Amino acid sequence: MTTILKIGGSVLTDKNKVSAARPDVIARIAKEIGEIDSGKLVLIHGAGSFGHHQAKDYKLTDGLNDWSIKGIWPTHSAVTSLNRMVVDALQMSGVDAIPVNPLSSCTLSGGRIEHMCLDVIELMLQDDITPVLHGDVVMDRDRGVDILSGDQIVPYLARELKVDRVGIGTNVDGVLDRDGKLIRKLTPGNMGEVDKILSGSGGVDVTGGMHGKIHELMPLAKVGIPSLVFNAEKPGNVMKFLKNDLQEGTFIRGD
Ligand code: IP8
Repeated sequence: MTTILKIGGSVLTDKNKVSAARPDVIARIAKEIGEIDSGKLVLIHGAGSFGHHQAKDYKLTDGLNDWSIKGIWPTHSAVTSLNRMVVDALQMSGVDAIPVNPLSSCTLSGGRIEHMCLDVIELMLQDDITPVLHGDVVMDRDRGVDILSGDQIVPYLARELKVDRVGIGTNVDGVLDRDGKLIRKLTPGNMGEVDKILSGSGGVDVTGGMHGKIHELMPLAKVGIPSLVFNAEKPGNVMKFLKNDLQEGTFIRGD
């Protein structure tokens, strides 16, 4: 069984501050991952306060120019420092986790992934190593540079690696409606309606929050890879998801 688990930057960091990690949360989630033998695992994390502020300040989503070129390093440097904390915590919890940085292993075209060096990820998985990817600033064939969200990496890798399940750990209980009520199931049938009521996430987010997430996950569900958006801030939920035992959250399915 191969699993992709994405943990949102809003869980691992304080998104309203610049480069502020939540070390206790990172350690707890790493411990939950270390406690379960869930087969092959690809971990992807968001940037949170390590990247979104920098990407916004340097207008990296506007493409490459004299100003944004100066933002590539501060943005990459911020998100890789979060990645290092995550990998360190996983290693401390007994997980053989190794970073895979998108800036050095991926190209975009028009903001979408054009190429990713999959061989390294496949070889790691073969050897039971957990690759840890993250949202990053990435070179783009058309725009020069752009921001690649972890939310886009999820469906790309899910398809390429033919994974069995996808979990999206966020700081809310799942996809919520206008009244804050949890939407238990998202299908092509109710997607249009849900689309209208979704607003962006809190804090600074250059990649679209929950709205961006479900737009990446629904096409995946339609080709038979379902996902579960759940609250990773609730202790035990990551472990339950990995045990295939989590009933809380929004299930995104193709039917
Ligand atoms: O938090 C964004 O990744 P995300 C990456 O997964 C940067 O959307 C550098 C802002």
